[in-house]
Amino acid sequence: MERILVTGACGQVGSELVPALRARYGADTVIATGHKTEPSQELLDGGEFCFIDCTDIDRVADVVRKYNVGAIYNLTTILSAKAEANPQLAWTVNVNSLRNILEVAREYECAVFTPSTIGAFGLDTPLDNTPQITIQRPGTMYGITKVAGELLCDYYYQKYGVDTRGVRWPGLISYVTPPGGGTTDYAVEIFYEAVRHGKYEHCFIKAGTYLDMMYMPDALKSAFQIMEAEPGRLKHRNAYNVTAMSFAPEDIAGEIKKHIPGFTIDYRVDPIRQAIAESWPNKMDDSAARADWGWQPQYDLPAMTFDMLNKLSARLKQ
Ligand code: AKB
Repeated sequence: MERILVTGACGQVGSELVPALRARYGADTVIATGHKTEPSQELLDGGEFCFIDCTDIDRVADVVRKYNVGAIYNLTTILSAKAEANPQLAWTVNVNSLRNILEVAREYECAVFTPSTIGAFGLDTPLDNTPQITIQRPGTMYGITKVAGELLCDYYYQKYGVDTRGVRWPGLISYVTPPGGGTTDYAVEIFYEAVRHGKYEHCFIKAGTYLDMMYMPDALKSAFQIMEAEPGRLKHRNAYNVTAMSFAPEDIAGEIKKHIPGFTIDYRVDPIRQAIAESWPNKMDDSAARADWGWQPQYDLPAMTFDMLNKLSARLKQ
């Protein structure tokens, strides 16, 4: 039986992707892996887990060989704000790990899913209706590593026939594991503060700053859909734009207020994350993903807010 390997499984996406993959393809099929973060009990109870450092190619190859891996979901990444604080580490983790994974995938004939991001765009890019193919000159190390990743994945597909696939995710909103070190994370933090304190005092992104966003169930759906898509339909393969909603901090605050009437938002803008946010799309054009493999998000801002508040409140009460 060919198995699925997930790297970065203890992170914001991995902690939800792994259970979803296990539910979809069988618990024994999925090998969750992490580097330093301790896995949750759910990850450990649900199936196989092991530690790997993806910058160590021999270790990646050992695990792929040992478990007869046929597909790798590569979630190992350092997010934008953290990457700006330590650009050297960001390059090592984001690019060298991916290069190792692609090399191992070439040798053992694995498919590879690697998410890119809105961070792969920059100030020279049209920020409204950002096209699928456009100028990509990001000014952040995170963005540079993501553009390099998109190109590396294309290269391994074209040169070696590795079945690489990917999407450009927007900011992801979720309640299981909080994200760490991102620019769009204010849109997650706001929910924790709303549920715990009924107010969000230090929004680090300015009012009026629009960014693409997506609720985690839709992000998981996009990964499944592109990995299951008939190969002939994938005109772009790596890094399809996908989005679900676009909003500014005051919009999400207004939506939360409908459920928590006294909710208030105040700002303490972080200049580094604000500059990053201003260099990212306000709203991407994801029509290529819709046309080529049927991408269709389920959650808009009101539906996501309603579900997030319910699920997060229940979780924080446990
Ligand atoms: C970040 O803010 O760094 C990430 C992303 C949009 O890629 N959430």
